[in-house]
Amino acid sequence: MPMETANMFNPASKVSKISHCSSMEQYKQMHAKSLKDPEAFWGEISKEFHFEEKVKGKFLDYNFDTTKGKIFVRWLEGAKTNICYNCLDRHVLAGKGDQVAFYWEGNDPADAEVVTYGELLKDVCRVANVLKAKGVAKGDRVAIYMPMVKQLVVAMLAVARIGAVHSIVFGGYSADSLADRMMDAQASVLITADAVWRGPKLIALKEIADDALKLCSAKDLKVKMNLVVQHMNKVTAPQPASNGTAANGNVAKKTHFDDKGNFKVNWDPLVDVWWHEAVSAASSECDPVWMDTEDPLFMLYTSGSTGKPKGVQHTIGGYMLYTATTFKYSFDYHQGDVYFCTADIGWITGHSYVTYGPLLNGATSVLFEGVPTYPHTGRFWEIIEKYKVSKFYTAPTAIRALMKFGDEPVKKYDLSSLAVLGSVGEPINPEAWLWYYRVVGDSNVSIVDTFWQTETGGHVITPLPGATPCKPGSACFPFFGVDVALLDEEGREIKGEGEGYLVFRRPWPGIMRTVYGNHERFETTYFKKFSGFYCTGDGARRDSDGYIWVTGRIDDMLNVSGHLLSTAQVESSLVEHPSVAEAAAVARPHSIKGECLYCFVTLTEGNTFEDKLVAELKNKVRSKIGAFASPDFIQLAPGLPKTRSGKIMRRVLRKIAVGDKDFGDISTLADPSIVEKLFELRPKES
Ligand code: 6R9
Repeated sequence: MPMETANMFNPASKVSKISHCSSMEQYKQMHAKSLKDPEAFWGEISKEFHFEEKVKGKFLDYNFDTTKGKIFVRWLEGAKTNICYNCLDRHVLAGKGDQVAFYWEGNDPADAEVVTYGELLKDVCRVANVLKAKGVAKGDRVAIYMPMVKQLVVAMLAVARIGAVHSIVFGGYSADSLADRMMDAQASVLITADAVWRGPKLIALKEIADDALKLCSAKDLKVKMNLVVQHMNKVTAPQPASNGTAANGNVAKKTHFDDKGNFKVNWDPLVDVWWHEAVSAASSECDPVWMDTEDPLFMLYTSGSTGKPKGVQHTIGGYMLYTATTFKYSFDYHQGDVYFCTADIGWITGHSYVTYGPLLNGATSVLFEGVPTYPHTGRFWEIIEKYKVSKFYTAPTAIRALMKFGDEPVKKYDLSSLAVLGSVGEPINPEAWLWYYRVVGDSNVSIVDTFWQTETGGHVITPLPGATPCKPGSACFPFFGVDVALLDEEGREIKGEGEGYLVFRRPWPGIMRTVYGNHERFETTYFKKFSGFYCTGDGARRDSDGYIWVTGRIDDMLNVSGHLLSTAQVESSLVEHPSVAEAAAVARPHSIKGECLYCFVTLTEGNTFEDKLVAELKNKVRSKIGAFASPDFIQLAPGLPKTRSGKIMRRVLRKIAVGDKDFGDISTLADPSIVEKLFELRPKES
C-alpha cells in the first residue's frame, strides 16, 4: 500500500471541537457554495469589514482567456475601503485598543517589546503624517528595506493608510537588487533602519541602502526621503562564542561602532531623516484615504525563472477578504490564540500572514527578529513556550534544518500550547511532516501544509484543522473560491487520479492583478500556456481519494526513461534514510535514458559519506519509487545553494551535475560560496 493511503491523520486534535469548519461535509458545502455563488459567499464575509462605500458595479468580473481579449480580474467593483482602517481602527473602535497586536522578540533573547492595537494605530498615523508632509500621495510607491521590527509593520500600514503602494524588499538583498526594485517601481521614498543583528551576523542596512540610492540617482531616480529607524542602540549585541572563537559579530563591532559603542552611519542631510525625530513631531491622528477596492495595495518582486524579477501587484479589497479568511480558517484562528509565523515580512508569507491576515482578524502574534539557531538550536521552541504560542507557521527547510539536531532541543520546552502547525514554501517530505507532527506537535496537533504563491496572495490548497484528515506530504484540498484543475501537456483536463500541470479555472479574491508596469508579462507568464486557466508553474498529482500532492515546479520535473518523476518524490525518499538531513535531486542528460538522476545529499551530524551509504541510498530510492528512479550519481553536499527565502536553486545544481561552471547569476543565494564547494566535491566518475 502506498504510504499516503496507509497513513491518514485524523483532524482529531485540540481544535476539533471548536473549529470554524469542523467536518469534511461542512468543508465541501462551503467550498461548493463559494464556487456556485461567489457573491453570496464573499458578500457574507465582507460584512465583517468596513466599506466606506458599497459595491456599485459587478461583484466579480474577469477574463482568464487570452483568446478573448485582455486578462483582468475585478472584485467588489466600485466599493471603497482602507485596509489599514480594517486592520487597526476597526478593532480599536470595538474596544480592543489594549489588546496585544505583537510580542516583538529580538535577535537576542534579552530584547523584547509588547505593542497593542491602540499603540500601533497611533504610530501608524504619525508615520502616515510624516509621509504626507513629504508629499507622498495616493498611488505613489514607497520602498521598504527593514529588519523584523515593529516599525516595519507600522511603515507598511502607514503607506496603505494614505493610499500609497508599498514595495518591500527583503533585508537580505544586496544594494543592486534593492536599486533594481526601486527603479522598476520608481519609488520616491525609502524606509530603512541603521542595521540589524541576525544571529551573530551584522547586516548594515543603511550602508547597503546608501549604495542602492547612489545607483538609483545615477539612473535619475529622485528619492525624496530615506527615513531611517535607529535600532542598534536598543538591542543587545551578540556575545563572543563560548568556544573561544570570535563570533562574526566581534569583527563587525570593530568596524561599525565608534569608541563609545555607538553604531556609525553615513548621513546625507538632503535625504536622510531619522524616524524617531520625524515621528515624535508628528500628530497621532490621520484620516485614512478611502480607496477603490481595485486600487493597488502593494507590489512584491518574485524572481522569474529567467530574467528580471516581476513586481507582483495585489489590490486592496480582494486581498483583504482573502488573507483574512484564509488566516481564520487555515489556522482555525480564535480570539485568545497566540500566533507565531517565522517568515520575514519581506516575503509574501510575511505580508499575508504576519501583517495583514492576523491584524484583520484582531489576532495577537509574535514578531521575531532572529534566526532559528541563535543563540541555540531550540530558539523557536523557547519562544513558543515563552508566549504560549498556539498556532505556529514555518517552512520545511527550517523544519529539516532543526530535525538535524534531533529531538532533544525540542523536548526541553513545554510546547503543550500548540494546536496547529503550518508549513509553507515547498513540498514537505513525509519524514519532516511526521517529525513536525510527532516531535514538535506531540501527535496532538493539526498540521496544515499550505500551498500558495506570491501571486495567489493567500493559501489556495490547504487542509483545514478540525475538518481535513491529512496525508503527510499532501496539501490536500482547495480553499474556498479556488477551482483546481490538472492539465496534460496538450491542455486536456485530467479528471480523477493522475498527474499534470496545476492550474486554476477562475479567480479567487486574492489573486494578483498584474505585473507592475508590464501587463503583457503577466498574461504570458500565467495565462498563455493554457487558455482559460491561471497556470501556477507547479506540477501536481491527484490521488484516488482526491487529495492534491504538489510535486514541485514543472521545471523540476524529470523524465527518466519515459517516466515522469518529480524531484520532491526522489528527495523525500533520500531523506528517509537516517543519515540524510537534506537532499536535492536534478536531472542530468543521459544518452540512453534521456535524463538520469543526479542527487546531492547533506548528512546528519556524525555521519560520513562512503560507498556503502551511496549504495544504500540508491537502494532506498529504488525501493520507494522503482528501479527506473535509481540515481546514477549521488554526491556529498555540505550545504545546498538556497535563495534567501530557502528555495533550492536547482538551475545551479543542474550545471554542477554536468560539470559546467557557467552558473549564471548566483547573487541571490544566501551563501554563494557553496556553489564552488559543491563543484569540487563532484564524484570522479561523473
Ligand atoms: C508562499 C510562497 C511559490 C512556490 C510555489 C511552489 C512552492 C509553496 C508549497 C509549495 C508545495 C507547499 N510552494 N508552498 N510547494 N507545497 N505547501 O512560498 O510563495 O515564494 O512565491 O513560492 O513555492 O513551487 O509555486 P513563493
